[in-house]
Amino acid sequence: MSDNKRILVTAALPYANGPLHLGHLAGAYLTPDFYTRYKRLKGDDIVFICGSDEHGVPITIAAEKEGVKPQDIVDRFHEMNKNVFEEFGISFDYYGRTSSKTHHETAQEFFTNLNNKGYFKKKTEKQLYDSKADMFLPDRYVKGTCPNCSYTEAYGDQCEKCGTSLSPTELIDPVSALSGEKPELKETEHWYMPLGDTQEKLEKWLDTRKNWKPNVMGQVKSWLNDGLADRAATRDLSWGVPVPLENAKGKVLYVWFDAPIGYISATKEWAEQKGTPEAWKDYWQDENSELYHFIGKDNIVFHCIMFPTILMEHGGYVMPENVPANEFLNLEGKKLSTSRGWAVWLHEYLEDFSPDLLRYALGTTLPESKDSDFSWKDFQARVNNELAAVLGNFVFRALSFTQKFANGEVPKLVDPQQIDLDALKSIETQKEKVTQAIETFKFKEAISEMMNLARAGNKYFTETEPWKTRNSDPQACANSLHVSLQICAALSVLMEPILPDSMKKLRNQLSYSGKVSWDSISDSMLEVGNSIDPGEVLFTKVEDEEIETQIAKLEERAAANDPTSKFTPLKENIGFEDFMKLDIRAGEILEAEKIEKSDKLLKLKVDIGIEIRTIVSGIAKHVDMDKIVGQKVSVVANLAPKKLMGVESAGMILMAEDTEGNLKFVDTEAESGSTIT
Ligand code: B3M
Ligand code: ZN
Repeated sequence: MSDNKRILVTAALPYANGPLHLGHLAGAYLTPDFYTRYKRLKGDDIVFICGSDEHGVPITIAAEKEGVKPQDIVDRFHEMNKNVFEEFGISFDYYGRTSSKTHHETAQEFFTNLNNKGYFKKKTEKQLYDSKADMFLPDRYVKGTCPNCSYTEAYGDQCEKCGTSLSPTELIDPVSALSGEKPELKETEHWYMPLGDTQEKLEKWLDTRKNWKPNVMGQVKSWLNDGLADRAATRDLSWGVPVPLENAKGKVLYVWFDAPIGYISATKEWAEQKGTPEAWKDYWQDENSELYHFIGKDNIVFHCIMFPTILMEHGGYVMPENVPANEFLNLEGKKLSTSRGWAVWLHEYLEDFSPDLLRYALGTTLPESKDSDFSWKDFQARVNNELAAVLGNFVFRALSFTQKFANGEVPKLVDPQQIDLDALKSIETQKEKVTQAIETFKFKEAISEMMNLARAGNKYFTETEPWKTRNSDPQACANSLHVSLQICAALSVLMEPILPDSMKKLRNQLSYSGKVSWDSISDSMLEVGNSIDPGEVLFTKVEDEEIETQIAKLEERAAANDPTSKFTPLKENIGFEDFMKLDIRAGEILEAEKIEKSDKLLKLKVDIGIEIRTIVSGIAKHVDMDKIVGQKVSVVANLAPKKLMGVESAGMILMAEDTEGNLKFVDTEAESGSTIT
């Protein structure tokens, strides 16, 4: 137990290269939020830190794809992700970002500190280099044919079609994703962490760790058994924290070297913002503080081996007390994949349902010790059969009955029977079970024990039949209501970590004005005479159609993003105004001739109703020259004129293209000059 200790909780810093989905929430954010909210209720001194991981190749790839700067990408997704977390009630004390000045300085200080101690090993090696783009290519920047399945668009680290892990040199016919050139091998120098040298020290420390989850310790042990290899702490990239050395131009810290240090930088900024700039030290440099990293299983090696080694070698910092990592969440029985569109985006979820429903549904299906599965049907069942039918129903029965038959006030408990006393006692029993479960990071169990209190309440209400005793034995009826209302009040705090919005609503309905703290959970939270106002029901049922809509959405998106599909993925949405800028007209081809020295281009005369245009179009290989005159077409009429092979082209003929590159006219029956909207 961690009473009177300071606690620092961190949640993995998500890459600011895209929106967040269900897997993120279930993997690394819900559990630390449950934990932190619980600890706050217990009155512990706890700080909850997170932020955006704004470095690394995923960011540059995203920028590349959109043709914008990495800074634009991280600015956009930092804001977006920060807001979504807030809407889901993930109660960070501070949400930082690794592009901040504090972070660059902190990460550089760590590198310099280790470098001055002679910790790093310098190595010269050969890496793929794009001479046209003048840069070394990270794995993801190399594309080629998969040696396993012959997919031609495989990346240097993985084939997205068959899932095989690859290294860039395994690709057949590798090309640079930047320039399309064939990359060459070139020498470069890097700073390596010789993790093997400090393995024994690390193992000794790991031996002192208690109560680590078997799935986490198991993975760590397996890394250690294989023997730790050197790991590069630097990279040849332009985006990242510059290596703070004269002779390291064009090099940045490896993202996994700097990102965990982001927890420290963010804590510094939190302290700064509070007006107590030194306060971060209480959590990072005082041995009376406990550090907990909540992460997903793909981050275990970095948080249990690499970062602890960095902290240990630097010295003066607390080491992680525990790393309660989760496994993966699957979606409808399949692996989540953002590139394949197999994901539920959190911002989209919020358009249809309230945050508490997902907090609960995911909380009951957490991949705590093995991978688990989220399905919309299960979501519906959790909401309907548990939140609505058990918790919501119990609360509604107790409150509305009190309103109708007891003047809307908490009645007196007089001469309670065994059944009443037992029900009251279940509050303490369940509180104890929940406490135990949360303290050992068993959140699914905690939630089920919370719900068991609502179940007990429901059962008690049914068994004591206040609707009958109302006439036959008014005091028994009053006792039923008194006990039921006390259970409602206990639930409103007990379930606060999972259902913050709904439990706040419930406390309002109960006019509970006492302390909202773990200590306050008892069998006498409400005073006799306290007024009760049922208001709206806490949870409404999710209908079948709502679920079908969600499943259809998921399947449509997956079909559109299937890399083996013959159609290219859908582009991002644009605004109506963007579309209205296009002037598309019906037209007819009057003349066509091949352009000399080009096997692709045709020079066309096209009647667009208002005038006759000359348009150069790269369709020579796709059309039948004998049939082209008289062909009705769709023309983008307001495309800025452009010279092609010496001919000025004024407009563009719309063509439909499949993934094999075959082009077909977008035919129209409309009179030439008609606008197409
Ligand atoms: N940015 C990787 C991930 O999202 C990562 C975590 C950093 S935690 C310091 O899986
Ligand atoms: Zn493949």
